[in-house]
Amino acid sequence: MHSSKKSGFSLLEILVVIGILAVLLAILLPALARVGVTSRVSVAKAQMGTIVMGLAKYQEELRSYPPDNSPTSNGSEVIASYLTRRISVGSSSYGPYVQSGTLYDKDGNGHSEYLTPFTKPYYCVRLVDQKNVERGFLVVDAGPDGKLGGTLDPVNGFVQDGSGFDKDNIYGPSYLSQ
Ligand SMILES: [Ca+2]
Ligand SMILES: [Ca+2]
Repeated sequence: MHSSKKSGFSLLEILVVIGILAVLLAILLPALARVGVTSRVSVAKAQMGTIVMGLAKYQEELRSYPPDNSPTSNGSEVIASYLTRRISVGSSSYGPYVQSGTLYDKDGNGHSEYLTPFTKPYYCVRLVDQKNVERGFLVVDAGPDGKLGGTLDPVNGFVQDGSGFDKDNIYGPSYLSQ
């Protein structure tokens, strides 16, 4: 008697396999997304360390820190302009203090930016004491959400605004909250 059994997979078998794959993907994708964020946070911390070391060297050689970010120049432009280029002062030249990496003019204002690993701008402020004497330089990576969740003040450093957006922020290691 001729067998009616077909070779290969039946539609039901294929549907079962697709169903299993869909369940596996649903389980794995959020975990993979978390791994992506976690590894970028590690990269962000390493990049912050490089920037702070660069700033320390800059301050040592030029006896001052770069300017703060401003409404017209974000922190990433300050870093790109002062740490990733060779700077001439009189007959001497200094730097670069940070290997340039990828510089990109994200906001299109004609000035390159040294972006965070989350492709967001850095924030920075030159810290001074009550007598306006320079005492450090604070750089903040606003984290995966790109939101600072506060303000940067030359005397008080980072001041939370209560929004909670600061929870994922990454601060330069030289920053001491007080
Ligand atoms: Ca720009
Ligand atoms: Ca944040």
